[in-house]
Amino acid sequence: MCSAAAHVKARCPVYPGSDTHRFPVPDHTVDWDTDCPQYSPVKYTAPTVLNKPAWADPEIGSFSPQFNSIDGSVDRRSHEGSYRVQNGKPLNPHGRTGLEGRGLLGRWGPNHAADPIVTRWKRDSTGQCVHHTNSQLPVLQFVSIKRLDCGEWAIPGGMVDPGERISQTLQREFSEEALNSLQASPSQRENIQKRIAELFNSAGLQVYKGYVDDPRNTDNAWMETVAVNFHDESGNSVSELPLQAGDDAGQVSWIDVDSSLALYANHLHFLETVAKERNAHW
Ligand code: RP5
Repeated sequence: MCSAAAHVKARCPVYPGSDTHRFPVPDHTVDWDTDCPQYSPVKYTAPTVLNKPAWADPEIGSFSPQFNSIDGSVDRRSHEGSYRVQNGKPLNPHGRTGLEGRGLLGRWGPNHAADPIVTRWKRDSTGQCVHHTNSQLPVLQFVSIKRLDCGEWAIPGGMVDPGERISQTLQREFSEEALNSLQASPSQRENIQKRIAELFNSAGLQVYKGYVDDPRNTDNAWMETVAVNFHDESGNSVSELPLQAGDDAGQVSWIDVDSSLALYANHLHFLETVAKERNAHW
């Protein structure tokens, strides 16, 4: 098992979008290598997943996934190295979650996402960068969306489609969730793509690659992501585009980056890295 921090949100007592209670997993029994004879995880796979949508795998037994490898167009490798497979099912590399099956996740094993962290400096009405009164450091702002499924603020990330490059996912998800490109007319969409292409085609700063402590994780299915920061230093690139929530987002806003924020999954950890790398207030 990889030496990663114990997940917390992946052990939330009630599984998201359901009445299903996870089998309680105290900190000292998270690790698969800790003997836990009483462990009796609840089995749950959401009806939406069992209905066989295009984005989901079938049940194990009716197909033979190639774990830890590229399986046709589906990448079943983990960013964290090789994971175990037990009785034909992949085991969560961060340990027990109290729930077996896939829950709301489509793939057995890693479910790959990408998170675009778009930032700018907070400026006053004269255009000067605002410094925080405590830290004296400049304040960053990032584009955040309020998730429709749970009402929590988050980075506007999303799932990598089979065969899609991460760089495409980053740009597509930002356009769909923060700029509502899916509802835009073809000419508006073209304008959005043109405006954001410059920022997203610049070298982004990769701040995280690995397991996400997501409340949807189970013993056999989990989220992984690549989080990349795209920074609008001058404030006149993507900062000027009107934000409009779309797809899985209920609201969208520029939010001041600060350690006191409450964000979905472990997104706050990604922002901490951005703030420290850019010598910004945290
Ligand atoms: C998180 O779920 C990832 O970090 C990413 O932000 C998000 C992707 O899932 P959906 O927004 O597509 O549900 O684990």
